Amino acid sequence: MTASIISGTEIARQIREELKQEIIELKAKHNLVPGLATVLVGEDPASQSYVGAKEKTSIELGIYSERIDRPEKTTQEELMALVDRLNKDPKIHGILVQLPLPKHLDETEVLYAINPKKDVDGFHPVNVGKLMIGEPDYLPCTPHGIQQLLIRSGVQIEGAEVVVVGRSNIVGKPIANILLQKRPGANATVTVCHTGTRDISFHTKRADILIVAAGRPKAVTADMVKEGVVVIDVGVNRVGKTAEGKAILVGDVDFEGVKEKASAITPVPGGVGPMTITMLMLNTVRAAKLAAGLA
Ligand code: L34
Repeated sequence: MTASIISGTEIARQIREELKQEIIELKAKHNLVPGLATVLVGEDPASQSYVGAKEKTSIELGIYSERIDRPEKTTQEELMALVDRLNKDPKIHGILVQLPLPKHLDETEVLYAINPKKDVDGFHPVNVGKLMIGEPDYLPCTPHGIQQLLIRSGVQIEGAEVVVVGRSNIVGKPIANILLQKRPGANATVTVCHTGTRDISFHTKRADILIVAAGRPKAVTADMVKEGVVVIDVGVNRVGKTAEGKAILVGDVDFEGVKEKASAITPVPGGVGPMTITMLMLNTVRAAKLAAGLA
C-alpha cells in the first residue's frame, strides 16, 4: 500500500476560511474583533518563524494582533508585568507566550499567571484540568489540530487503537486525553509510549492510528508499523541547511519507508505545523466569544 497524504496545509486553509467568515460576522453583528497577543522572548530562529506565522495568520483573518518581542535578557519580573498588563487589556482576548523560554526564566510561573480565560494555548492548569474532566474551554493547539486532521480526512477514530509516542505536556498527554473522551471524533482506545516503555514496537505495531511526537528523526520506521496504519507525524526537526541557507525539516517518522505501509500519513512540513497555527486562531475567536458572552 502507498499512503495517501493528509495535507495539513489544505485542511488548515479550509478552517481559516471558516474562521474568516465567522470573524466578519462577529464584527458586523456584535462589533467584536478578536485580539491576540503573541510574546516571544529571545531570538531562537524556530520560535521566530512560528511566532511570525502566528502574527501573519491572525492579521490575514482579521484578528487584532499585538506582537511583543523581548530580548533574551528579559527578567522574570518584566515578563510577569507584561502578562499582567495583557491580562487587563480588554482588546486582548488571547495571550500566547511562545515556548521554550530562555533557561533563566520560570516557564511554569509565567503560564500560571496567564488568565485562564485568555489562555488560548490551553496550558494553564485550570484548562488542563477542564480537558481532563471532559469540559474544555480551549483545546491545546497542536493536539486539537491533530484531531481535526483525522476527522476532516474521514479517519475512523471511535473504537480505534490509537498509539501516541511521546508524553509531553504540549502534545502527548493532551492528545491522549482528547482522543479518549467519550464523544464523537474521539472515544478511542489510547496507549501512550515514552522513553520508559520497554518495547515500543510491540505497541506501535498494534496501532490503527499512530501519533508520533518523540522529538527525534526516524523514531518510527517501517518495521514498527502495521499495514494500513494512519500516521500523524508531529515532529519538526531541523537537520541541516540547503545550499540557499534554508532549514531542512524532517519529522519523527521515516516518511519514505513508512508511507509504503501506511494508508495515510502527514508530511513534514505541511502536516501538523500549519494546523497548530490555525487552531490558535480558532481558540482566539472562541476566547473573544466567551468574553462577550456569545459562546
Ligand atoms: N506557547 N509554544 C506555545 N504554543 C505552541 O503551540 C507552541 N508550538 C510548539 C513550540 N512552542 C509553542 C508551536 O507553535 C511547536 N509549534 C509549531 C508551530 C508551527 C509550526 C511548527 C511548530 C509550523 O508551522 N511548521 C511548519 C514549518 C515551519 C518552518 O518552516 O519552520 C510545517 O509545515 O510543519
